[in-house]
This record gives sequence, structure tokens and C-alpha cells, in this order.
Amino acid sequence: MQTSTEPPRVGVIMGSKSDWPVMKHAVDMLERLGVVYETKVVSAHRTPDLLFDYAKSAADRGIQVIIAGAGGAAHLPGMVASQTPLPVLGVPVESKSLKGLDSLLSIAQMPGGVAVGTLAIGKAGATNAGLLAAQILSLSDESVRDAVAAYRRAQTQKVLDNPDPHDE
Ligand code: RP5
Repeated sequence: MQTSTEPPRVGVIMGSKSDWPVMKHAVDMLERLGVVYETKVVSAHRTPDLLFDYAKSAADRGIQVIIAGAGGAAHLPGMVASQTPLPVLGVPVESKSLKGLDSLLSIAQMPGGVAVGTLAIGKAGATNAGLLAAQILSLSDESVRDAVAAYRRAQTQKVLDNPDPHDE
């Protein structure tokens, strides 16, 4: 849990509390890179008015990137993108019946003219959404740029230091 007093720069929203075990990986990455964020459950179908309020007010509140995760008929990222000029990163959450293929297609197949950057299904997608959000911020924030570079260096070094696949 983040305790920063700075205003959040990344909004991490999800269609249901049940999405949190996946979406927490986006938050973990943002925390690791020192990016201040906020989290909220916003459902395209169960709370459509809240969706519109959130999307329309986000930029004025200082949010610079929105990460939106949803599963099944995953309309949240696309609908948020339709109501904000901010970049929206969509995370397809694994669904019980179709294992997230439904979520992936719902998020990726946007009509031309309304953009959502779609990530991979599940944990990898959420992790990379956090990383990509930080990389977007790093275009104008040197400290985030340094944090991303340090993360990438450590990741590379970890592989180089453990080349034997038999080791834990
Ligand atoms: C979507 O429906 C949510 O994003 C979630 O992935 C899925 C199921 O929601 P719950 O029924 O678990 O609340 O809107």
C-alpha cells in the first residue's frame, strides 16, 4: 500500500474486486518504480455513471495514464478511452469460461479512432501495463526514467547471474 502525499499520476481501475489478484501486479510494478497511483473499482456495466465521471475528471485531477483491467465482456478500457484524452492501457483479465480470450478480444478490437493499448492476458499483462505506464511518464520525468533503467539492468543481470536452468 502506497503512503505518498503526492497526487496520483496513474489511475489503476478494474471492473470488479475479483480482478484485483491480477491487477495488483500493475500496482506492484508502479510501486517498485516509485510512481504514485490510485486504485478503484469502476465497472462499465454495473456503475456506468461512475465510469463516465472517472474518465472525464481524470486528466484534471493530474492523472497522466490510466490502466484499466477487466474480464469477459471487457468494455471498461474502451469506454474509458472514449471519455478521456489520456493514454489508456487495457489489461485482459482471465475469465473462468474462456480463460481471458474473450477479455483480450473485447479490449483489443477497438474501432479505429479510439485507442487502447492492449497488454497480454493476466499477470504478465498487468505487470507490463505498470511498466509501460512508467515508461510513458519517463518521457518527461528523469527519476522515473532512472528507475525504469535500473529495473531493466537488474532484470538482465539476474538472468546472466543464473544461467543454469537446474538452479532454483
Ligand atoms: C468484469 O466481469 C470484471 O472486470 C470481472 O473480470 C468480470 C467478473 O466480475 P465479477 O462477477 O467477479 O464481479 O466486469
